[in-house]
Amino acid sequence: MNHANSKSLFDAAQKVIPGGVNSPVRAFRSVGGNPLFFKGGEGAYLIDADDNRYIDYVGAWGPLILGHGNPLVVDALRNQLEQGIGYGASTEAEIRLASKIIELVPSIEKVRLTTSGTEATMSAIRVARGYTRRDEIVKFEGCYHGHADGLLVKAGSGALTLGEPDSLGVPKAYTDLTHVLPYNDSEAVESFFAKQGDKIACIIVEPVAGNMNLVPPAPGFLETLRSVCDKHGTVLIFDEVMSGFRVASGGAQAVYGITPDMTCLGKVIGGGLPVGAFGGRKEIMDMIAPLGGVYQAGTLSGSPLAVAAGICMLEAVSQPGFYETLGQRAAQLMAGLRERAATAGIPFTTNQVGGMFGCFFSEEEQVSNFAQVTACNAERFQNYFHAMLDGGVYLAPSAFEAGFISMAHGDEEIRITLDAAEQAFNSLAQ
Ligand code: KE4
Repeated sequence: MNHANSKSLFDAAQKVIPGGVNSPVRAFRSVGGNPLFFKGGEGAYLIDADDNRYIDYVGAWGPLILGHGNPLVVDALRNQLEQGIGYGASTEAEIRLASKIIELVPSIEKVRLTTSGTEATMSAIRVARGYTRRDEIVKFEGCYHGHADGLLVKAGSGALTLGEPDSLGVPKAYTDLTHVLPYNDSEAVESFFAKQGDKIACIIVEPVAGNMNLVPPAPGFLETLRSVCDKHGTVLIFDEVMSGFRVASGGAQAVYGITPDMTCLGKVIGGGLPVGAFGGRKEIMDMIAPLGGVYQAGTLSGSPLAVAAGICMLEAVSQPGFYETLGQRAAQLMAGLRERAATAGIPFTTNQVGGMFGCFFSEEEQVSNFAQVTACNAERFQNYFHAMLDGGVYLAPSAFEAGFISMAHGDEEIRITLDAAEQAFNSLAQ
């Protein structure tokens, strides 16, 4: 495939944008080679700057669950555009979107819109701190909740769970308030909370982890989080920015039957426009300005264009059978990939929850924690990524990212993908 235009665009971009990208994962650093620049999308397909077409399993990192350029979403945006782009004031549509979110996610009694997932999680943690009057928080290794300072931490050394800054510019004073525990390790959670649970304002967790590739919660893990939070008066925050409306219409909390105190959302609820949201129990959410003493704000929060797209998306995903169909297509793809890898003799396994999936070059039967993810064969993934690209399939350019299927991916797209995978696995086996 010719990528000359992407290459020259990347050269130009690096002169004016740090690293040539507006978000690091786009730079192909963990797969090697130059990043692709895209100019269009149609349904399940992306078109790059050299007019190459790819079946897209990134979907703008989750939002495009209806596929690229869905006519319903485009019409909703066009209608809104003709009325206005933004007012910096409230609109009736914000009530409709908030009401739809509350209808689909019953644990949310009130919700506030933001313009990114980072803002949603950062704000939810501030509210939890304001509500409990406590400062310390717990997150899990391998989970990503956006780039707010106190969340850019990596696991501390050994038994010390205190986070260490995972980025320059993050003061240690911030990360000293963040404890990092191993994901899916209920024992570690229980022993930590037995010692210092009464100091913890909140746990923030991806109920289905999608930022260490895809790792579902182990049986009993989410139940343990709910139980220690109840026992110690800690707020349980489910970061469903990725899993919300991706794994089920009520998110991961509907799949696993655990009710958080607060939920963060994003991606699908904006249909590709900048949206985040955080919501939860009324008594917690009423802590937020202008009602309560926890300040939170945003110039573009509730943007009419993003809200118009969001209402359209939630109406589409709440149709009967939507997630059954999406999940069946993802399962069909995963089974086909495992079968072709086995035929080629390549150790390979997958995880899947609803419309999101994870592929691992691992000897493990199932990958279920961060250590197993980091033990995967990174070089094989890199070669697989590029072989699939040559086969017209665009995967997330990182072994630590989940994959996303849309309703625009049909039998033909799955067939093409599996044919490309067969070639790719065979080339790895040589
Ligand atoms: P944003 O600020 O990027 O909108 O959302 C942050 C965020 C919060 N919580 C979860 C569970 C998330 O997955 C994200 C963002 N996800 C990444 C994909 N792994 C966004 C892609 C990127 O960083 O470019």
